[in-house]
Amino acid sequence: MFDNVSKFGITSRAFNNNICSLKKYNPRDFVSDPYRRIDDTPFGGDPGMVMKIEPLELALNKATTEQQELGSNKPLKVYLSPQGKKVNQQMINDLSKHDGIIFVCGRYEGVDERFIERNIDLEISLGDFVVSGGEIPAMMVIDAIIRQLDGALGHEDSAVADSFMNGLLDYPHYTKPRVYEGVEVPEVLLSGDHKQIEKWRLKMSLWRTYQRRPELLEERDLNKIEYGLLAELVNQLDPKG
Ligand code: 9D3
Repeated sequence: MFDNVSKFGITSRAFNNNICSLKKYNPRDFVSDPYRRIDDTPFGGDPGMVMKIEPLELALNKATTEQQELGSNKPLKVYLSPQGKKVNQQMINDLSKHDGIIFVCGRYEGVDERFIERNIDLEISLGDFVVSGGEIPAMMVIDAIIRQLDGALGHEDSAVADSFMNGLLDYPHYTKPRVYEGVEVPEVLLSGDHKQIEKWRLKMSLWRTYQRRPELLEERDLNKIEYGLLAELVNQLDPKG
């Protein structure tokens, strides 16, 4: 599964340039019993299975030792689960400052709670929807972290832009052709008037955020100019708003 980050795009370039490295450990390689069981039925009854402590802990200890050999004294141990704290860009920025992280990915109904209590520093979720395991969420977090590492992005992409995200949604983007099936690109973008273009983009960002993610506006105080622009738009387009 992890070929996705190691073989494609910005993340694969970062691995090739030795900006970061990734190792994978399969808990099934750490089971001693002849049936290679990594899961078992839950105490208390319930449908589904729970991941056993021992193979996970053996895999985690191996990963820890190998990271220490690479120079990360105390790698952060992160468990991906639907019960975790919800990830945002701020958390990604903080994680990107650690010199080593171990991501533990669960399958089935999850892992024995004692494994989490004994080993895990941080439990995180991607949001309130269900996927089948922690691997894809881990890959998303790994991708987001790598973008923040020095030298991972080319000049065209800005890690700074990602890392602040400005607290607003992005404005719309357009490219050639100028007219597609009769639909034109907004005229201001063709004007060459950079002041006006900047103002239009800020307006669009404010308007989209107001319409789609109003809660973001409460977290981010608007300055006078922004507030003025948004008030203008609300008057024009949403007089009851
Ligand atoms: C019936 C209870 N379900 C928990 C809400 C069971 C369950 C569903 C999915 C248990 C584990 C999983 C696997 N999900 C993850 O490992 C996971 C996840 C997710 O499902 N959503 C958002 N973020 C994440 S991070 C890891």
